[in-house]
Amino acid sequence: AKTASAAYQSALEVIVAVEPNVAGAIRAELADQRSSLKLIASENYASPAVLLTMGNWLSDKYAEGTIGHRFYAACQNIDTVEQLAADHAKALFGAPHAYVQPHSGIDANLVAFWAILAQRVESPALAEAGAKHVNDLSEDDWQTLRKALGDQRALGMSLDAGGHLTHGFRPNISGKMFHQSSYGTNPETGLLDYDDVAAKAREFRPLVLIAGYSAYPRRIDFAKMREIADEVGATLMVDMAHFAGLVAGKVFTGDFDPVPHAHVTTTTTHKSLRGPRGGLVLCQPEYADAVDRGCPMVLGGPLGNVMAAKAVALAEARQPMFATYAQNVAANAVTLAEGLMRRGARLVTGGTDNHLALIDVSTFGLTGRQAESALLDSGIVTNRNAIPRDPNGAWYTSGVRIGMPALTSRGFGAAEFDQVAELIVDVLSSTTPAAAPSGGSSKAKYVLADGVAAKTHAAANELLEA
Ligand code: DSN
Repeated sequence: AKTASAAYQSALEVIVAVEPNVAGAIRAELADQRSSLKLIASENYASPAVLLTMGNWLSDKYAEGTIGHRFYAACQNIDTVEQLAADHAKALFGAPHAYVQPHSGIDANLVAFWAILAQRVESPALAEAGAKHVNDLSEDDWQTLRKALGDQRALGMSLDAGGHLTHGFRPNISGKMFHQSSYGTNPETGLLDYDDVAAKAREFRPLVLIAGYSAYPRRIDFAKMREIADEVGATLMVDMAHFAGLVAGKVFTGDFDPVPHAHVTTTTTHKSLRGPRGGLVLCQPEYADAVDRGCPMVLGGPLGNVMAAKAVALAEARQPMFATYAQNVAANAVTLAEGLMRRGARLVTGGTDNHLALIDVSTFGLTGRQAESALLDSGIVTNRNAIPRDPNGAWYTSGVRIGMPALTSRGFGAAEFDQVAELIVDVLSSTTPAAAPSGGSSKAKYVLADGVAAKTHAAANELLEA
């Protein structure tokens, strides 16, 4: 820790000499993160080794292409780090193939979608036309193929059930690539209803069945999802960005481990997996060639420094300590969820069995926006999130999402998370909606009872310093 701290200090001194405002923002970010309870479900604290691996000369190199087949000279060191990251990913997740170039989760999903389209639609069309490459097609055949590529269907979890924008929704490019339909959750239980997914799949006949979420607090049975995909001839794509750490740490095994069941699995590397900001794709052998065409299909040149940091993070995740961490994340989620419910909060699905929980804050008379702001005033960083059939829509929402990966990295256990539950309920029950000035929305205005923010901040700092 001493060596890492000296390395950060030296780096900051170098930055101060050029643009002190940037050094100031870095220092301020550290101070903010140290003095608040970070409960955003998609965030974490990467290790010093991961952070320090990102600032070096690997960043300066262009390396479009794949390992050993680059469009630039002198890529031997990028080859080394990309191979290390891919090997660690394959070993960690038991995947036949790994592609570690995606710069983010969106990019990983784009690589996956285009690989599936290439494998399922483009390759058969090329074979039928007797061509090896799209450039060999006649103009007529190319127009027919373009139409076929644009005429495919994707079925994923609805946004208000916890699905993700990149799973075929209109504001994202995936919604413009595919005709999209979605499955939701059971209105009574809030749980994924596999019979309903199967019925929708039979009716919609998707090319791609997508599983994965960013705000669903339960695990998914991927063996069942694969059965459904097989029945309708769909490719099963799982986006495990949120719970990759639980897969890596063997909390999700058997039917709940997506990697052996999905044809293609995507993830970010910076959430529960605790690596650098980025993405990767795992796949079955028949999709490997198409996945490796991610750059230049949809990606710019790979970031050598970030692939190196992925290798370091994945090496960390292969250590027994990471399995303990992942188990703690899941146990802490249960503690927090039970602590909240015991104190009167309502959770979507009535609990959790992953790394996150979703509080329905309407029972406190609040919108998600009001709750998020009052919590932030009190040193508790969360994000508002729609709940199923949310009357307040995606901007104001009726929910607050909370996640355990970051504070578990800070060493929080059951006792600390129970206190966090108390602080959250205390803030929410001390907050009331307020009238908006004319023209403004009352869904954003609130009053937090005097003294609660300061008292909660102090209690948060005590927990963080313990
Ligand atoms: N933005 C991420 C999250 O917070 O879940 C997903 O992309």
